[in-house]
Amino acid sequence: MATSLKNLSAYDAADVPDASALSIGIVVADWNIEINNQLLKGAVDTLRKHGVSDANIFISRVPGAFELTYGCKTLAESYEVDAVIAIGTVIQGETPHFNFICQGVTYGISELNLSFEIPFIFGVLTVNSLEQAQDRAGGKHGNKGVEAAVTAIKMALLS
Ligand code: DLZ
Repeated sequence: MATSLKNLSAYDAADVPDASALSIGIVVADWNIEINNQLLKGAVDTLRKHGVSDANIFISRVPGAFELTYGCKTLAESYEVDAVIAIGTVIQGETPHFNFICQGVTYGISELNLSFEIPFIFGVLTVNSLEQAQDRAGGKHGNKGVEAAVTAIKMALLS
């Protein structure tokens, strides 16, 4: 499970390259939408902070985490983006399908990384409770959306 030691919003801004030339796609799941909107805000704020313009941030929504793979694929095929971030939250306490959904989206996003020439970033919380999700969506463990955005910039500019 997500680390209890690392703050997901903590990073060295000096280590992040200028992102003003980048276009970034973000696909957000509707399940656990309040948590996901916090993750989305963390991601967008971070992209803006490092120079990505609003015109170059493409956001689409899908029903649940299981649909993130197809949503990311469709977005990558529809827009000229340099990276795509998948945002979702799967909470074990609320779903007997937890392992299936987690495995499905993890495998799907991994496959996209091998199939396309751009990186796909895993901004998905897989947690035991709503409280753990809140802790990682702007709470005491930071915001996974911030971590995902920093990762997207670094991976898009990987040389
Ligand atoms: C069905 C379902 C359940 C039970 N739990 C979650 C969840 O915690 N997080 C999430 O993003 N999606 C969940 N879903 C919906 C599935 O991801 C998917 O949308 C449906 O199974 C339809 O394919």
